[in-house]
Amino acid sequence: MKLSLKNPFTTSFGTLNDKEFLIIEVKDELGNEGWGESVAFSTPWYTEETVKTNLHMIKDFLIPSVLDKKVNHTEEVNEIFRCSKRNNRAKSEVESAIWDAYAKRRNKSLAEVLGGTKEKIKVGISIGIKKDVVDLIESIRQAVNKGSKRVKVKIKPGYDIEVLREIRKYFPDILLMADANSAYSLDDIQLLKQLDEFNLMMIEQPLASDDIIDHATLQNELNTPICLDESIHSLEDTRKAIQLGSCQIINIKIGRVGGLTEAKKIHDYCLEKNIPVWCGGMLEAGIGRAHNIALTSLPNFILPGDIAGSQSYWYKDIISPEVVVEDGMITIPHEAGIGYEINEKVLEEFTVEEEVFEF
Ligand code: OSB
Ligand code: MG
Repeated sequence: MKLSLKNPFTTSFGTLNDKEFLIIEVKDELGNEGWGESVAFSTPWYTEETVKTNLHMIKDFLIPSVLDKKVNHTEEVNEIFRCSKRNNRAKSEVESAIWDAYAKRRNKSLAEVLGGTKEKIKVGISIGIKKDVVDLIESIRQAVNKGSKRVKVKIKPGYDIEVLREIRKYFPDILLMADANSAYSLDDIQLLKQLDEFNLMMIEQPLASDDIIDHATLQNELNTPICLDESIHSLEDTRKAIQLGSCQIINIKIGRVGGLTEAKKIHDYCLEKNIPVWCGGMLEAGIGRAHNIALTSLPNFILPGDIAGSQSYWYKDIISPEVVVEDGMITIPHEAGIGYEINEKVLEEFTVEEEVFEF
């Protein structure tokens, strides 16, 4: 499936105008259906996985490994998938679909079976790099007027200190954070130290995506908390990053960590260690967004996540109702499973290719 973005999204790597999606529907023997969405992109700019590698993994390894298995709890799926290395976004797509079916089988909401405790969640917005600062200030103004609980902006070398200074001139008090998507190195330490003057909630992933050592050095020099995104693929990565002092906050993305079971484990570990977490976004369509919403109902998702409403991204979403943000909050649905119906008409309209696997 392919959807066009209403607003092209620019990071330190480049601009996205649309997004290809791999969507999966699973069915248990009773006919309970579960839906999953891969968060990989068409090209490996942000992660080594792509829509095509996900399809390969899912078709040739992951589906065959679970299709004939009897599992009592979705948590076992994670174990079964251990026979394939990494490919976390592919694993997550299948695993989170099974979680949806598992919840529907019990006639409970996904949030409830995950152990969620909230009725509503606070959300923020992630604003991409704009062609000029006037555009950026206008986008922030719109988000703030709509009640967004915090604003995240993307930064990169040459588009950082001055941009943040300008933002603070107009919005001295908003909850503000910056995401560098790995655009800096320790050579930039003097520049990164200047970020302390902007009272940011955090700086997200300033250094390399495969690093936790240099982040520990940097965190020692900064007052602003570091939040890790790209560096965290598992509970083990989380434990090591926290132990080393590489960050004070963790961004949990279900796809990046291989599914909801691992996401929940990371959440529980961070709760124990007093490390706040928040739910990251990957420009999801409705299914991925619904999974993010359910996960955010867990208690240690203290900070607002990157979960804006469907209409912030897409002309038409594939779920009904679409995700709506009111005064910076999303109400967790009570309906069984992900709690949103699939809008089959829209899904069909944007579907490019389809395949069925049976046992
Ligand atoms: O780094 O959090 C990121 C989008 C694509 C890839 C990486 C990231 C992002 C975002 C957007 O920041 C979050 C969203 O609104 O879905
Ligand atoms: Mg990020």
